[in-house]
Amino acid sequence: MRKQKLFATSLIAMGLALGGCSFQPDAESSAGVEGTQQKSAQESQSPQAKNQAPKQGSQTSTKTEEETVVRYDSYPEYPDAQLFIQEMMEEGFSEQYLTSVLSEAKRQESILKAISRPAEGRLTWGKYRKIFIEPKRISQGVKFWQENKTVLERAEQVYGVPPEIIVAIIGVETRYGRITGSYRVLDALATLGFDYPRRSKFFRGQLKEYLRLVKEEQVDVTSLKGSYAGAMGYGQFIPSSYRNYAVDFDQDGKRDIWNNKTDAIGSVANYFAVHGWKTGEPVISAVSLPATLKDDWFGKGRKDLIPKVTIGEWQGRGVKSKLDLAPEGKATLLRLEIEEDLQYWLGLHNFYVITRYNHSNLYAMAVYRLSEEIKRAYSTAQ
Ligand SMILES: [Ca+2]
Repeated sequence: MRKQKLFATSLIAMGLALGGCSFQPDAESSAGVEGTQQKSAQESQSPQAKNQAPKQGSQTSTKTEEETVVRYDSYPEYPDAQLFIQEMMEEGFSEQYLTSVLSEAKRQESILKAISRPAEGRLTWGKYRKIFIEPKRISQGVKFWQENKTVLERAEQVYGVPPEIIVAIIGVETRYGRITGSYRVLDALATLGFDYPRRSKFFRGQLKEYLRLVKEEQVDVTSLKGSYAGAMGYGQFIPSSYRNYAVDFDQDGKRDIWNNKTDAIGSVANYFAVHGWKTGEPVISAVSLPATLKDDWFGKGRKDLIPKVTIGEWQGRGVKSKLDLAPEGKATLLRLEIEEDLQYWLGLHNFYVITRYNHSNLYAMAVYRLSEEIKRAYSTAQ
């Protein structure tokens, strides 16, 4: 019984933490973080595979809710692949190379299954937090901090991001590098770029970024592994994030976010710095509330993650911050469900910055709460 429950929990975690989601344009279809990659790879036939229509020549049609997806035996046969090849040839890649790379890419049914299983939309904060804020992840975080103390301190000096936030991100994304994904990045990005119409444009863009990355870094295009959404390494960077934000923090000439903890830590810190982390500022604030709350005070979509209402305006509505904050600062009002209860907080600028890593309030709250727990346990252990 207990075993079953644990398995279910890790499946949920997979759908949740969107690795590198940072980079995920929308949270609902997040990449799996945390082990789930392996789990989904082991899963048997996907619904898509079961629903396949009989073969017609070399193509297969699959009816989905959205549209008919035509599948070919290999990726160079896809009409979109021809355009992809043309565009990459304009950047100097050879047609022969591009065709051979796309021929090498293999569709992964388990990825299509995993990405169409939204987890965040279903989970309450009460359930979500149990997955990420638990004793083992906290104690492993303390150990990771102790082992990388000097590097974390240097990252704080250089980028202004505190150790507990960096540690918590890496803890949520990959359990401190233990579960970084077992799909070939090439397969993941080709599968989603050509066989997942809802997000294909985004993932074909990431496939382009991936080809630029392997060229620049001089690595074998088939060698890199990642999550089912192509997120890689300790902090689960998708290719565009790697190219834009990864840093060579140990200055050995390589930005190695896969095996080098120093580079991984520096890269996460740099990501936060570039996205506007404000050193020393709070992340959330407790509030006192008016008798009535209006529904439109609470955001629903991704655009609503951006704070637009000032602390002063919230105060005018009767939503008073318990922290002493400048009235011109902006905040979102968060409503989190825990069993029968609702919790309210003001999400401040730095809370918003955490959502740049993964576009979800639950994710940001999990990272923040985990960071606080790790910090407390780390201080106690000193
Ligand atoms: Ca390096």
